[in-house]
Amino acid sequence: MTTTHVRATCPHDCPDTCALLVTVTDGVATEVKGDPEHPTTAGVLCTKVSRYTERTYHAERLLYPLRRVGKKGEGKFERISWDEALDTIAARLKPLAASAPEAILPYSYCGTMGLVQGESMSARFFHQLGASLLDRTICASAGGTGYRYTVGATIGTDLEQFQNAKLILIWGGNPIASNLHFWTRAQEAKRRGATLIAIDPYRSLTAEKCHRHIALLPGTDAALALGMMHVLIAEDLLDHDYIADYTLGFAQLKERAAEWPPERAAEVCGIGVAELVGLARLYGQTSRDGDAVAIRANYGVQRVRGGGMAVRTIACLPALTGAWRHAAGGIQLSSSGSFPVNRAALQRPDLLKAQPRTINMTTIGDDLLRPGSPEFGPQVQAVIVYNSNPLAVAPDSSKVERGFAREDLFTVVLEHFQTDTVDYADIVLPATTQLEHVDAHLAYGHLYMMANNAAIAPMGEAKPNTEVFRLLAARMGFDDPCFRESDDALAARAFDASKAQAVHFDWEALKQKGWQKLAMPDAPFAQGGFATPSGKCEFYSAQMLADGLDPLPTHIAPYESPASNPELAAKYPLAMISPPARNFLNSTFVNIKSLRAAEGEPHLDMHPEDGAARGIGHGEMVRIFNDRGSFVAKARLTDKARRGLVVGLSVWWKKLAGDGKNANEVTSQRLTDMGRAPTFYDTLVEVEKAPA
Ligand SMILES: Nc1nc2c(c(=O)[nH]1)N[C@H]1C(S)=C(S)[C@@H](COP(=O)(O)OP(=O)(O)OC[C@H]3O[C@@H](n4cnc5c(=O)[nH]c(N)nc54)[C@H](O)[C@@H]3O)O[C@H]1N2
Ligand SMILES: Nc1nc2c(c(=O)[nH]1)N[C@H]1C(S)=C(S)[C@@H](COP(=O)(O)OP(=O)(O)OC[C@H]3O[C@@H](n4cnc5c(=O)[nH]c(N)nc54)[C@H](O)[C@@H]3O)O[C@H]1N2
Ligand SMILES: [Mo]
Repeated sequence: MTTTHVRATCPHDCPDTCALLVTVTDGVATEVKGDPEHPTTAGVLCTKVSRYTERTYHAERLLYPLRRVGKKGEGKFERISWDEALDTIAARLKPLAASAPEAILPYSYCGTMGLVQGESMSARFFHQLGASLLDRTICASAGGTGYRYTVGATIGTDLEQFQNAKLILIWGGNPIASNLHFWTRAQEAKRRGATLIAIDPYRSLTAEKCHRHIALLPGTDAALALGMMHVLIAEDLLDHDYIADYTLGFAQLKERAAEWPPERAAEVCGIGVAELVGLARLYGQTSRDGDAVAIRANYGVQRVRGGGMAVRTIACLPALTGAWRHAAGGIQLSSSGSFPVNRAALQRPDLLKAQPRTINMTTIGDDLLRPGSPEFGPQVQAVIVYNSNPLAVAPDSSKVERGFAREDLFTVVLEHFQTDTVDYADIVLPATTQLEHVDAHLAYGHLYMMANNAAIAPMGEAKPNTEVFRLLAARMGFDDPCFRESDDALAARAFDASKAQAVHFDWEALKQKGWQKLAMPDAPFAQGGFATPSGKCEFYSAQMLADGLDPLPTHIAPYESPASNPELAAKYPLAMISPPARNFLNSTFVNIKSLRAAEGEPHLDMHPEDGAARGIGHGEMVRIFNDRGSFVAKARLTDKARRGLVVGLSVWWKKLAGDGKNANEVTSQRLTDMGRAPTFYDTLVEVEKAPA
């Protein structure tokens, strides 16, 4: 018996990107643990990933290529050989490549965050083909855009500093579920005397454990931040030197903030005036006392019409009070901009012969249903899906379903399991999991470059995404040597070692060690140095003006809310949000029995008074609906949801829910103010007892 411990990396779409140690005995992975030496993982994994072997060796893993034999959506398949699968795909793609390559669409997101199994060989393949480009907007592009206008790059407070803060605002995040290793630091800060404040319409697991919980209405975060600015300015809780040296546009910001007295802001947010003023004073006074004040801004803020502007507005706060002077102060939205990823070397955009059109992944429902036209270009005729489950995760799901059900659409899905999307595939290709392939990773919540070694051989006939696209490239006759590069050669290109942050990058060494911290200053903006055009924190952004946006922080009301759309609210009075469930990772892990059992079944949390007004009792089945569709869930009457708000933790596989539907039946394809992102949490619904 031989036992080894393989250094690996959690591939999931989560800020924590944990360092893993995989125990392998005689070729079988028996345990996955957090690396105790990795400073942010610190030997701790979430429940989901500590069960990773359950997922890899799951009896329902896809192990062979399949061809559809039933109707689209029915999920009936028969086994075929790799040769037959690849020949079939090449035969369908070749005529399209010759006549209208933009009719081919890759659809992928972050099933794996790996730089190699994500977009490397696949991107090269689609670039060479001239396929439509995919705008990968479904998660972070609104906030990322807003943050970049203000700060210049997605660089912020280092996770490893948060325990030293005296005040932490957890703004639109539920880290106990979705950013566990940040929560560890926040708790340590609490033990050292820090105050934690959650800003969230819902009393999430995290909000429950904070000292204060500001339960504002969804989509009103910019109004809250503007009200805070008003108080900070009126009460002179400012760092005038920091403002003078390192910011742009304070005079204009001051005028704007003057329009937002606490009474107005509190009314828009649906909170108390004293609550708002108290928050602003604590925020300003803690800095004034010389202590570190940090904001952890997350995704909850971004999934509404004004999501980009909300993040942009919040990101102005630390520059007003000089919170950036402390290593443990400032704001973290994402750390991804710290990594010098060598995207061009991995993805080879230079292989493009012309500039193809771009299709937004968020509007896949409409775009699959759109006929060809001069404005749109050719109708989409082939979709190749990998690292994503659009049938479950994309908004306005009934349209997504109708699109994928098109008989004339040729669909290929690379997957581990028979997801909702796989049910619509013509050809299914079995993919390897993280234990079976090599990859290099950045993180969006910490500052370590990470390596993933393959711990075991591929299961069945599964292949890494890269290998599938290498084989397809050969079948298509692509002869550029870049289509023969190995996964290790790709990983060796992941980071640009000529950049100061990544001077230590050496793939062979990283594979051995597992991880390596970037060389970043402790307090990135203590002396300014913002990555904006002016080099300052831009309260006023000329770039925003050029892009057709308000150059100053402002509040943009949701598309769907009682205040902004009373007509719609008369029909559909309840605001619905559908944030991640603790035991799922988007729609990944929903099919793992022990994790699904922990979530039970789809629930809808609603305030007892909203339940009573509709004759709905605790534990009763309800139908949640609007003009776009409906789904069924079990009502939990709880004051965790403020009045007027309903919460359906997500993202369920549709076919594992009683009615074959999930929360995305009612979400819309409307886009955010910037970043062309989805508005999942900008949704009005009505709820009624489910018909028996
Ligand atoms: N366990 C688990 N972890 C995950 C994921 C998962 O599915 N499960 N998903 C991963 C991914 S892809 C992402 S993007 C992140 C997302 O994780 P987070 O950044 O935590 O974001 P969300 O879970 O979308 O929302 C967090 C909180 O925002 C609140 N919220 C909703 N609307 C608003 C609003 O308008 N304003 C404010 N202030 N708060 C609001 C919600 O009630 C929720 O409690 O987590 C990652 N980690
Ligand atoms: N209602 C609602 N909808 C949401 C959200 C929400 O909060 N509410 N959150 C949104 C957010 S933040 C995000 S990021 C998106 C996430 O949407 P997706 O990125 O589509 O995430 P998953 O649902 O986890 O699906 C990823 C799939 O990739 C597969 N996969 C994993 N690794 C590999 C691999 O190496 N190769 C291949 N071929 N496949 C692999 C997994 O098995 C899984 O089925 O969902 C969005 N949808
Ligand atoms: Mo996400």
